[in-house]
Amino acid sequence: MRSQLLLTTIFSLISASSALANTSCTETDYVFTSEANVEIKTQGMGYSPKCLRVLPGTVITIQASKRHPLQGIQNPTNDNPFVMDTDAEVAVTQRMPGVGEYSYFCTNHGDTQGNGMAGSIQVVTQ
Ligand SMILES: [Cu+2]
Repeated sequence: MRSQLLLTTIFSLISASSALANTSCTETDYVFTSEANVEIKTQGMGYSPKCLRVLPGTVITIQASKRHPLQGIQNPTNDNPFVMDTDAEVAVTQRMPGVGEYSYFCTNHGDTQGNGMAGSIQVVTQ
């Protein structure tokens, strides 16, 4: 009985996070910074910070390497500047456009649904 309740709880948590589409970041995961230039580093099999909240116009650099090729996740509502023709194997720097959610992933260890090695940048106005 108890294990079934636990399973149900886990299941609803998974459903809740996948409802946010191509990000595994939930509202409380985001780390806000008002800095003009921010670097997202690869750390083990993940990104740090994984869930970043910034202001429009922030210049963001995301680390990448042969081991951790970077690609943006296509956004249905606005252009994601990290979507590239070819996966990047060196750091990519972009100026974030308007308000929205911009996700990215490592093509070796993540996927376009935001699973595994992936992250998300939320651009908000203050
Ligand atoms: Cu990777």
